[in-house]
Amino acid sequence: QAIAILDSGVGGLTVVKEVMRQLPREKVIYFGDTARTPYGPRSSEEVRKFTEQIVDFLIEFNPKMIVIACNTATAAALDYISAKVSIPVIGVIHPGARAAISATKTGHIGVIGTLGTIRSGAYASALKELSPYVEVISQACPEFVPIVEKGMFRSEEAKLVVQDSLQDIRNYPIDCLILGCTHYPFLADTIQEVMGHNVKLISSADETAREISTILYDKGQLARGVETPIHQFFCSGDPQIFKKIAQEWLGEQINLTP
Ligand code: DGN
Repeated sequence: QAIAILDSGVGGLTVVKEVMRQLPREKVIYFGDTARTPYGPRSSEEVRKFTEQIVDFLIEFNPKMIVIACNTATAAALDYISAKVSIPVIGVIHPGARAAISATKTGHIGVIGTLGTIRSGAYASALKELSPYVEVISQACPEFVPIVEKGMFRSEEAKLVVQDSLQDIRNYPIDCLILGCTHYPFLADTIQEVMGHNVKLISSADETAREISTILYDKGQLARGVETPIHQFFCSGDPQIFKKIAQEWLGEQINLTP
């Protein structure tokens, strides 16, 4: 049985990479909705509907759990999907919030994400629930996802967009910044450069992979096979660009069904 992972596009590959690193025996089935990306500017009803369609597709593979590796979809649909299916479902917001709480020393935490995620206030409430005294400053960066989906995350243009988008949040005395969108780790080097090295970047990918391992361990469902699993990738949009980005990011050839 595999772990099913979904995202609005290539962003969830940042979670896949961590799963492959931390849980190398686990098979992954991934769906990237690259035809309908970005989810960020869409209404939460629409994002919920798209997420449900993808879950209906993935559930046919009889996975052992579902990971909503998209912050926008987590904010809009995690509770809804969890109530609907009988296997464990996790999102990326709580793992990211937990990682930030353990990393911050000053209690001043920044969050960047899509319009949908920031508008939902999901990070601010998850952080405040864990620690009522933290100060949270949030900012939407709607231009990041399209750059990553075009595979342009190492370009000069990406640098200018990151500089421009982070101009305001740079002025706050935060000591860590949550990359509240699974696409943003693709831009991590540039974001780090712009924010300066005193700000620790938090990507929920590590913590999400850890949570997957805890859940599977508790259920006695960790994979035990010795052979290397063959992962399966699906995308709804252009297969060439998805394959190029995925292979560059994961550092290996992938099995893609458009
Ligand atoms: N990877 C999605 C997220 O984490 O929010 C990006 C959503 C989008 O498509 N804009």
